[in-house]
Amino acid sequence: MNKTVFITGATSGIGMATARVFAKNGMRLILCGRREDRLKNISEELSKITEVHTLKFDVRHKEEVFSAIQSLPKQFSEIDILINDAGNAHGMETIDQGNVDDWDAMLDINVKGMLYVSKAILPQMIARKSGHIINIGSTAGKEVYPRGNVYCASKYAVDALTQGMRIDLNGKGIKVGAINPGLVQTEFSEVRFKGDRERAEKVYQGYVPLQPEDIAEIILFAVTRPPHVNIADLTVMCLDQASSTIVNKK
Ligand code: NDP
Ligand code: 8X3
Repeated sequence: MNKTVFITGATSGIGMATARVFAKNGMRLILCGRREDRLKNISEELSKITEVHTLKFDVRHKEEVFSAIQSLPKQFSEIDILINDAGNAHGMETIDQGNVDDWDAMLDINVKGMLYVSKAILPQMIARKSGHIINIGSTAGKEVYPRGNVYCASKYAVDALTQGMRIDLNGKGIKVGAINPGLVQTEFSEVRFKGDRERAEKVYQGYVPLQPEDIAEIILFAVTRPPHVNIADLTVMCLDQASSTIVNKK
């Protein structure tokens, strides 16, 4: 499949697994993140099977986002598929105890960062009347859970913006959809709990959580449908998860 795919959050978890699955399927990759060593390693690994370009930027900084995307070499400059994956939760406190810097991080990264990247890439998709944007939402964007407050709000915003993008881009040849995973075993909880690995590991104990590869396969499925088919919104949970709050733990 000779497509150029731009993946934010490609240095870990769902984004990295998607990069690997896409590389195996012949996609040309632009891989993004802040951690240069991770970008170098994944680029070295996947360059053996496809063309890879890396971009190091923080999605919070709009100038960095726009200049990084403008700097793309010609063979990577026509982006067919954008995977807006970069994001995390920061903290898990009740609303009165929440840390305002954590709130800023979640809203700036998960919501505004996704907007900046999309804004920078959309004009060329519109000019070619062709493109596909997949936003990574969450079950947290479908149902609020205790202490999820601002993270859930950021993912509800992803849901609203996915709908808004699809409405505004209707008739312009661009597909827009969201994939909303439940609990996936990645570095997500380690980031949320600020490096407390023991607490992070507990989130995924007592049941079989989704793995990032499970979501990567579903993203691949979404982007390989026939031209007239757009998967608008898809929620995925592991067998033992029934909702944001109900997980069958042994
Ligand atoms: P990881 O922590 O494993 O990956 C997060 C990725 O986002 C990393 O590549 C990180 O790269 C990137 N990122 C974070 N902050 C920034 C930033 N400021 N600028 C640029 N890149 C950034 O978590 P997941 O793979 O689990 O998370 C990926 C997405 O999936 C997120 O949007 C998350 O909300 C969503 N999700 C996760 C679920 C889960 O249970 N794990 C379930 C539902 C949705 P770097 O640090 O190098 O910048
Ligand atoms: C990540 C899933 O339930 O930890 O969005 O919020 S959850």
